[in-house]
Amino acid sequence: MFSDQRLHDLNQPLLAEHQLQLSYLTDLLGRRGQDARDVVRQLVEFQVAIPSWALGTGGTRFGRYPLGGEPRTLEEKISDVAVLHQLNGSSNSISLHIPWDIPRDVPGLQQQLKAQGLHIDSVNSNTFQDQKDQPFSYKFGSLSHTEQAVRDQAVQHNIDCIRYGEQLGAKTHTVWLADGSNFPGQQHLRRAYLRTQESLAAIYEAMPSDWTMLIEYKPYEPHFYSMVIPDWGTSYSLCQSLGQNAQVLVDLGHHLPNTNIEQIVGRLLQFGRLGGFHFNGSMYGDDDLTTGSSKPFQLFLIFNELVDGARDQAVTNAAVAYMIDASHNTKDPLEDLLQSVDNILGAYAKALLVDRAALAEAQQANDVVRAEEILRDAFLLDVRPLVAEAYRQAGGALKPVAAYRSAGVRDQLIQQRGRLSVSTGL
Ligand code: PSV
Ligand code: MN
Repeated sequence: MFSDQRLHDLNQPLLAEHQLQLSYLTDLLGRRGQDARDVVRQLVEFQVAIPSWALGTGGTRFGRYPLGGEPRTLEEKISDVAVLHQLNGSSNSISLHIPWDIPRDVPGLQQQLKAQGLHIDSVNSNTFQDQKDQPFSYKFGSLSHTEQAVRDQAVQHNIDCIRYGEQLGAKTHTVWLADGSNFPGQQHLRRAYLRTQESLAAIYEAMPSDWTMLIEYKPYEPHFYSMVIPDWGTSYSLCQSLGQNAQVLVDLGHHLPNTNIEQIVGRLLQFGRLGGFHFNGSMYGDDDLTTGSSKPFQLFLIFNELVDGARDQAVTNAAVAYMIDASHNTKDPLEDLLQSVDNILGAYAKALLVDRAALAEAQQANDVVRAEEILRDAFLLDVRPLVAEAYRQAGGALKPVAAYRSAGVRDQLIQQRGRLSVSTGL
């Protein structure tokens, strides 16, 4: 949708002001012994996957307000992600949810992905809804169900997901288990865990040896008395029992209020078990909020742990897979995703600029105020010129949301796909 020439034309009127801001910041950082170019380089490298289910309006249990032009097929979802990637150069991969996005025309999809410079990052199983032709219901659980036959069906579904993913070059299988109970006594808590462990082991066995299994935890919803995998400790213990290719996935929204998520990130890095991240606004459960929209400082502190872990030679954690996991009810999904990536890159840039040597000194000396000020200094710096420069160097737009709007992308999508097109997903 955006040719190089088009992006160049969109950037042209903004360039002079951008250069001015960038050179001021570069000089300022240089005086402090920091290299702006190096930060920009790391921002250009940073990629965050887009889930196939985040490209349409999600709605809530109470209503859905489709905005038109939503992608109707996997091919159209991929082309929406291509638009994002053209604009920000930071979204080069897609996560698929099966069965919402079963790949039908594999060679065609491979060709499309290649042409648009994208790849499939992860496949996600779905045993939180019954499909119309499945023999057994998941009403009372899937991988943890009391009946072996139901567990077998759920295991097989996960294996099918992996097989679909293999066809498209994915290397990660994500399991979020919706199993749990709503009433005290409904489920034997320890046995439900053991049955889940056994089911996961069967899936792990079937996974190619160069794949990673990500196990996502969530404290509530759809069940409100107990979830079988409610917290990082449970995910971690399951990963340990499975093997080195099982890793914990942290979804920012899957924590009880005031949970110190950055500490969880630090712990998992220390144990070498942080495998993946789902970004969202982190207000409640699966919120529809733009990443970093309401708690930017928390997002920065999380990145601070990630950067600190990456720079510590004692930390041997493998590369972390980043993804945005939000559905959209109020905003245009594509604008929301561009804003999320922008906030993520901003938080990352600030974390890269933390004066780590000074922070370590202040911590060692128990100088609380100094330590906090060092973090505040980095957090309060306006790093938008660095993020914009990363977009520009990646061949994108200096201001992705503005470019999206001035090019009239949504109107074009409505013209192509209709006002009533509805995307598969939640
Ligand atoms: C579940 O709450 C979750 O965060 C999981 O990642 C799902 O796969 C996703 O939302 C989409 O429903
Ligand atoms: Mn998630």
